[in-house]
Amino acid sequence: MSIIKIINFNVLGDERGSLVALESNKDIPFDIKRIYYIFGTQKDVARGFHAHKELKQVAVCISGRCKFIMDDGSKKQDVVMESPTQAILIDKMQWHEMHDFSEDCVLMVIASHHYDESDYIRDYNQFLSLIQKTKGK
Ligand code: T46
Repeated sequence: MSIIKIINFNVLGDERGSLVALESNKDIPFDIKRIYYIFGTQKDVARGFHAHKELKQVAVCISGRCKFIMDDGSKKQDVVMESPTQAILIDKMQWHEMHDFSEDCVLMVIASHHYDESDYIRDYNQFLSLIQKTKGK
């Protein structure tokens, strides 16, 4: 089973171009509390390298592309995101890394909570041991 969850957005379009509208609990599977975007990235500079204890996020390259590596503690998979109509769900307790940014990449992230540094797990071994503890419950 794939650990990568892709969400395809509904595209509204006419002869003037395309439009994507995202609503809480419809297109995005949670209440939206925060939106941020990442740009001005460099091809050889990767980002992420953490998991979140509670935060859920939906990430979409509204311009350009980048590669996501997702890891649930037992499986690792990657996917190239390169469409403004296709997003990846970053669930809680999923280690994620972003690599191979194109120069024109604008990565928009929609989040279920306000920013909280204490929700981050930035140490991979700590991530693995928390996953083991959850499985033991
Ligand atoms: C994630 C991936 C996909 C804030 O002050 N507020 C915010 O809302 C965010 C997202 C970040 N920050 C600060 C924290 C750091 O000092 O901005 C700085 C850069 O954040 P970070 O190094 O965590 O960036 P990434 O690209 O490694 O990770 C980001 C998100 O932080 C993270 O939640 O899942 O994008």
